[in-house]
Amino acid sequence: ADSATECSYEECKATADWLLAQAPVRPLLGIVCGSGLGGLAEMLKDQLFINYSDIPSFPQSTVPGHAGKLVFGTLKGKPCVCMQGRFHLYEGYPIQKTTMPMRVFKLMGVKTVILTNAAGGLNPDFKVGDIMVIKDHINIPGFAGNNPLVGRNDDRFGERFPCMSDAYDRDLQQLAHTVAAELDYSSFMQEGVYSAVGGPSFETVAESKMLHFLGVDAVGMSTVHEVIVARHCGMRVVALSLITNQVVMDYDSEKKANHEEVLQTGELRAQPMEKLVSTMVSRMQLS
Ligand code: R1P
Repeated sequence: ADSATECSYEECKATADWLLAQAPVRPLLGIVCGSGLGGLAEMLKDQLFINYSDIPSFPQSTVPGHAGKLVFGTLKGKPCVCMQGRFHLYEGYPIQKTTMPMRVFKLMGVKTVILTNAAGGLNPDFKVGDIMVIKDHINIPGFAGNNPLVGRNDDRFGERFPCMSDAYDRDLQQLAHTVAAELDYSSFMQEGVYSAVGGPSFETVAESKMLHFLGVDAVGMSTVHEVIVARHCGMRVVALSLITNQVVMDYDSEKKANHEEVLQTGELRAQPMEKLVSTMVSRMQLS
């Protein structure tokens, strides 16, 4: 198939309509669960789980820690859809396909998206288990032309040249900090710049030093492509990174990055992440 047309308006609309025909709610909020953070979806009430393999035109999850299910329900009384499993560039799908769920969210009526991820900490002040509110990103694959908006632009989604200087909603960033303070989470709350790399190989020492030098606080292999497509079609975005490991920046270090550690930290810190997200949702104006 032509990768530039892999995620057409008609294809996304057909998928959105198929989902809405069985969904118990018409969602206003979309949530994406990062690696090991699938438990967020378990917070929904009156859940309906739909396997990605049953959804027309949907990609399949291939990464451990990403269950591959869409979950509908309510969170704090708000109608939600939650992705238990996201798509990463390294899974081999055309980049437009990895962000298809954002367009399907939009066409189902979603106005606000909460993205979560597991990320490596580059900022020396960050500790494993910290939660970083993303205030900006650096799109490394985008520098080489790997942007999910490459291809013919469909104005029904958004404009050809979308602004990204306001990608992360400032009010929602503030809400994350306010709620975290109320929950007594301030000691492990951070904010900073996230950078996506293509993966799946983890960063070398030189690459990590370069990213740190560029002002990156945390690095991962996701989120940025979703943010770009979500903003292109006018949804509000807030994104949270769980710092699951400290990135190796020293040739003498014995530590080796590995996905098992990422998943373990996700499991250990799932509870505060869930509490933070659900309390934020209870305060959000969604319509
Ligand atoms: C590496 O351990 C994996 O965890 C992160 C990285 O992006 C990579 O896919 O996953 P999420 O960003 O989906 O949380």
